[in-house]
Amino acid sequence: MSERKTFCGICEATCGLTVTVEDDAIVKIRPDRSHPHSKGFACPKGIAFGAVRDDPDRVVHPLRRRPDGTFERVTWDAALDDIGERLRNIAAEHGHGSIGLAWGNPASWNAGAILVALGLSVALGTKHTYNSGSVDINNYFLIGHLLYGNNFANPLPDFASTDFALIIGANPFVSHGSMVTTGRIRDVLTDIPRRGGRVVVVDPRRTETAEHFEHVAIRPDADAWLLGAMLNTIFSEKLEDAQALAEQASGVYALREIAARFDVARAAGETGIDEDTIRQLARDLAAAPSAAVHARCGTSLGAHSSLAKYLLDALVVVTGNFDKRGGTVLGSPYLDMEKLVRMTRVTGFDRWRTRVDNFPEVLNSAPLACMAREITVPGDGRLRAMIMCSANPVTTTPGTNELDEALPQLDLFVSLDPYVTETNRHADYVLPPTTWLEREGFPYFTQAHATQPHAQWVDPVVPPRGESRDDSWILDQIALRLGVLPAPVPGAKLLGRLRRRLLPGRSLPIWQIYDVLIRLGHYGDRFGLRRSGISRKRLLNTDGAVALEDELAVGVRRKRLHTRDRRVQFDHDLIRAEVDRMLARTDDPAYPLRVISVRRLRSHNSWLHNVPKLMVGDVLPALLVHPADAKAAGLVHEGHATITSPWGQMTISVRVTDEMSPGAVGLPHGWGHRGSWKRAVAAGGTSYNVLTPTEAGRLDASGNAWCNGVPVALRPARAQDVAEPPDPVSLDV
Ligand SMILES: Nc1nc2c(c(=O)[nH]1)N[C@H]1C(S)=C(S)[C@@H](COP(=O)(O)OP(=O)(O)OC[C@H]3O[C@@H](n4cnc5c(=O)[nH]c(N)nc54)[C@H](O)[C@@H]3O)O[C@H]1N2
Ligand SMILES: Nc1nc2c(c(=O)[nH]1)N[C@H]1C(S)=C(S)[C@@H](COP(=O)(O)OP(=O)(O)OC[C@H]3O[C@@H](n4cnc5c(=O)[nH]c(N)nc54)[C@H](O)[C@@H]3O)O[C@H]1N2
Ligand code: SF4
Ligand SMILES: [Mo]
Repeated sequence: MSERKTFCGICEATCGLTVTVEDDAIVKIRPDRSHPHSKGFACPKGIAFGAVRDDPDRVVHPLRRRPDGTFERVTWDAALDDIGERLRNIAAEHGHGSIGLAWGNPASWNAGAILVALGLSVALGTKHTYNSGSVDINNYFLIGHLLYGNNFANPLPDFASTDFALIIGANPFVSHGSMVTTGRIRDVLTDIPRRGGRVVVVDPRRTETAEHFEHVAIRPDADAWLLGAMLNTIFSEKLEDAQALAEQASGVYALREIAARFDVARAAGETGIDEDTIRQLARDLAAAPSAAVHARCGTSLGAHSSLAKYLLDALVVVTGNFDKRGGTVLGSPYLDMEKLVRMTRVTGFDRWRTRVDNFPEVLNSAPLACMAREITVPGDGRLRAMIMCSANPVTTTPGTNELDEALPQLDLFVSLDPYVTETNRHADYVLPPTTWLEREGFPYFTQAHATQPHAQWVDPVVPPRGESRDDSWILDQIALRLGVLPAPVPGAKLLGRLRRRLLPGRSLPIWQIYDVLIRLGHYGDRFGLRRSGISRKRLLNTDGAVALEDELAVGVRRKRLHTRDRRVQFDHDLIRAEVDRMLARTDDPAYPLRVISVRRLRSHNSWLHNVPKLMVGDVLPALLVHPADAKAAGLVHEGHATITSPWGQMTISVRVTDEMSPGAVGLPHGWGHRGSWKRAVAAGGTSYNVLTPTEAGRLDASGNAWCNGVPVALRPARAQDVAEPPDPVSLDV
């Protein structure tokens, strides 16, 4: 029996874990009490992850789809050689640009995979690069680029020291934080009122977080109205921090003009929050000794998410809270992701556009919501082959049915996933990856957002199950056979062909590449020049994580911003156009309600629904409806409703609850499973995203999907109208 420390690779909290292992089997997972960041915290998902690693439904051999939709086991060589040959043929006939790559949320804990995937996308020069950013955080990426000069620039709320936390469209008590990695975030937030500060939560639902603090109920998809009206109040009442603006900002005149367009009286109507409350919130924010503002999925998946993020970041600067203790602070990563995406030229905006919709790229990728059309609309540059890693877009991306019909039209579809899902049941090959307990790694993404910088690099805790291999290895093997070096270097295709001929057995040295970057980085050992510095070897030899800093430094703007004048840039035509677009919006009275997404503690997006211990309590999908809306629609508690949007409909059981505000209905996303994960499939339900639009004109300027605040109507249904769970897909292994 031995104990091994690692970090959890499920959500952005990235908690430290201690795993008890006996004969290469997981006996127990528990929180790592000595972890400098999570300090003995872990949630039920991390603790239960052994059940994913050992899931009997997990794919642990390479699988090939038969014409009848079932899967048969093949050898790695057979799978990879066939994939390689077919990709070479597709490339020869239609060019490398007809090959696409897509990765989903779990890639954020998969340092190896992301390096190869990014490298392959750049080396192929393909516009068919998609990632879950466009159903999540593309508004951050766009505003990062416009305001700070880098897609990955991301000022972090300094909750640990703030006097006033304003949380909009986020539920950290359940999500454990997003785009900010603060250990034990629940404790850190509850501590704010304890030391005399305030936490205000703006949310259409009285969430687990809102319940604990001051709750301001808002109409869904009206955050930009609230933030714009607050900015307007601050300028018209001359509450701005003139010194901060003079020192830190460029284009303040544009910001004033934009703020003036948000009429506070109209904002009250749009948000359902009265004028006095909006004005008082603005005054309180300006008057607080320090204020940390944070908005996530609720706001990011609205129809105007870039505008909302712009206004939010503007409020921070205007109230003198940027780059300040207790305000928002800039990260201090040991692997500088901003530098990495700059060096590889991945960061940027509108350097090219998508073929069908003429939609601008962000972070060198295209919106997932546009992907189905790129497969189905004929013409030069059509997406013909897809290599997908840890993504389940059929349920997580707008247009569930559209994508479900488009994916079978690919000439080749390869999916790296531990399950046969509703998405990759259409794949020609499903290739079995190791899970995060079975591979080497470090949390490359979340370390950049850690409010208490710390470093960790881990070996696999247990050996891979069956024939599963690291995603990085699989992607690299595909690149090798395709004859492309998966690296953002000139001549990647020529080098790839040479490598195929001369070094066919050699894998890309991903860990060595990261090691060099980290050793040369801010906390690196500079190859021995700095004794206290870190390296891969030193971190691997450390049991657990190493604390690097107690808190983030402030006053670092000049060093950290990428803009020419090292100030935050506020003058953008794109933002003016986004204000026009929002002001022009009208409501259709046929859809009087707005639907919002609900996350549950024991669920994680579309997966973990096959773990018995997690499939309990409130996890199973139900529609949350306020009593007044239920009455108006003739619905009863535990009855059934048909919910219809302009784009689709489903029938689902109803929970009548006053945790919803009137006019807003809540629906969990990530359901309606198909594939081989039997328990998940048997749970039934329908994908939220049958209700959401895919048209380019309905997306945010950043390409971010519109999932929250979509207009809907409700009517009573019968239990028998609920779609029956389908049969699971059978695997012949
Ligand atoms: N348990 C659990 N944890 C998770 C996840 C999970 O699925 N389960 N997913 C992870 C991922 S991928 C992410 S990105 C993060 C997300 O992290 P968060 O954004 O903190 O989590 P959400 O629960 O999506 O919170 C969004 C909140 O916005 C509210 N909301 C919806 N629409 C609106 C709106 O128009 N305006 C406002 N103001 N509020 C609105 C919702 O009621 C909800 O409370 O969570 C991560 N952590
Ligand atoms: N309506 C609505 N839609 C949403 C959201 C919402 O709030 N409302 N939230 C959005 C957000 S924030 C996000 S991040 C996306 C998530 O969207 P996705 O990234 O598409 O969804 P996940 O459910 O995280 O799917 C992950 C897939 O990766 C597989 N997987 C897990 N670990 C590994 C691994 O180590 N390697 C490989 N190769 N595969 C692995 C899982 O089996 C699963 O099939 O969903 C978005 N969709
Ligand atoms: S909070 Fe997130 S990182 Fe921590 S144990 Fe739970 S799922 Fe894992
Ligand atoms: Mo996400």
